[in-house]
Amino acid sequence: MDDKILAASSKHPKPVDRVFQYGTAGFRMKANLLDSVVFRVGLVAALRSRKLGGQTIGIMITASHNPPEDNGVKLVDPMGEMLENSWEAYSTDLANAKDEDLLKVYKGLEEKLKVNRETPARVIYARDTRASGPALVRALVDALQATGSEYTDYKLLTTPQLHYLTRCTNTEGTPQSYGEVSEKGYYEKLSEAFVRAMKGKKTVGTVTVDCANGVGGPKLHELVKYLKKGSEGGVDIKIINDDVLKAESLNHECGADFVKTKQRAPPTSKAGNNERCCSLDGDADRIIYYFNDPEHGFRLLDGDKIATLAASFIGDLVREARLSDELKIGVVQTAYANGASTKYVEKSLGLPVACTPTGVKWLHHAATKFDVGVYFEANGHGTVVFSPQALKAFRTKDPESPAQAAALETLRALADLINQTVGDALSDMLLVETILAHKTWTPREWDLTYVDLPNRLVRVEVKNRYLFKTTDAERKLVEPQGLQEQIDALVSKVRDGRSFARASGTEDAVRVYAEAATRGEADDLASKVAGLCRQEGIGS
Ligand code: G16
Repeated sequence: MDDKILAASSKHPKPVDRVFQYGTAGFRMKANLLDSVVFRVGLVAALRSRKLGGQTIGIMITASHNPPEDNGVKLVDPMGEMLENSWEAYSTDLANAKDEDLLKVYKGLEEKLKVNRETPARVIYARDTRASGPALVRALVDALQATGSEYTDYKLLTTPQLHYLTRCTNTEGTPQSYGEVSEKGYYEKLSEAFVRAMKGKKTVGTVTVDCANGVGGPKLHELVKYLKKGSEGGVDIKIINDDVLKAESLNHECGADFVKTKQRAPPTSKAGNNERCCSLDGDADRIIYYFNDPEHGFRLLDGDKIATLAASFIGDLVREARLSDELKIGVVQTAYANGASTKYVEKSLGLPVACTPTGVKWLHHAATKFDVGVYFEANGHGTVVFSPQALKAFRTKDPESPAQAAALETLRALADLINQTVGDALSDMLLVETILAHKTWTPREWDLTYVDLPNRLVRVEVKNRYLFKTTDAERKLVEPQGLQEQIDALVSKVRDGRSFARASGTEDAVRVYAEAATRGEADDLASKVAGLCRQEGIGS
């Protein structure tokens, strides 16, 4: 195997002066820099699978919301979760090893982690629609062959589909079986659960879905074939921005990130007033809803609003099912959550809120501390996870009334409808459609549940983003020294002011968030804090 790894790695040399880091969502950068990184991620996957006794590891090649010329790669653990934290560091070490040291570092990890070479290694992988994907897959396959790994190429998938398949593969034939190990199995599971969750309910009107010209487009077209239209248990979906042939159109003036950061609908959307609209991102793991209010214009229903909608609905069902005493429900957010949403969850819904750093792995982990853990980043990345106790209670609780029986049935359906492995735009969309149908709410009624504090997100380009170090779930900077005090001074002058700055884990930039009582104050605060960061970033 050593000779094979050496020979294969010589085809994928590391760019000499580059330093790589496994970030918020794996490795991300310009695609032309990724060849050696993807090769080495293949090596990590082989090690990880062997370390876990031959369980299957997933690899997704995508740069999600980033521009078309970028790409990225991330590893998926056997139950469909993000890669365990300590292994991010091993991945970073391998990615940064000099070509001549690569084998030594690989064998060092094998020894340190007590990995047995005789154990089989199993990997599945997929990619999004980027033009750079196929070449990167070839680099990956070289690593998998050199390490003697068994592998399956699932070709084009959304990121959450790959997470789903990873879990299905590892649980197949066990009592924890998560579903049929195929893309078709995914559509069948979602569509069947949707029909059960919608029993006796109807969606009203059309939902316009912007697919960011990414892999979500063809996959949503596929899912639609399994869903009924309009009538009971169906939904009328109008798909836009589903052009995956024009590479440069990916995430361009469309998609969840565009809508959230620009706070406006994609120009291609022709939806009428008060019509439900949503946008996926490039790999369909995020979703944002919005609509046009004839009086107030564009209204955003972001990840916070989806989280509060889900928490209130599931909270009510748990109460109707008489399970409130047994099951702990909570919401997990990041520093980007609008202050008004946090207040609404705590005060109006009476539920606890946990705050974690950005990155689904942190939120997911915190959510598993609850029996029903609702987690969403404000950017629309999130899901709901149910504990084994919750799933058992949904199955075994004896209903004493038809209302209780119906609540239990809906909860069981939701547990199948909601992707338990990771945020999934397609599954989340069906969840939102289900809830709105049950509540007979228009998007306007949903929007009125609480009023967001005006907020602004600014992207600041700096020379070295790694100089910006944070603490307290990214809400405070510890470095550069003195900067936090200056931010605090600005915030203290603003009503309901809050602001923070953090280094992005997916782009070469620092992100600044600010909110305040008025639009003017929020914009002003964001631009002043961004100015401070820009100043610190110059020359650093
Ligand atoms: C990724 C992560 C998200 C994160 C986003 C932005 O999303 O999975 O958890 O919120 O990047 O991260 P950052 O601010 O660190 O750049 P995606 O949809 O691009 O995979």
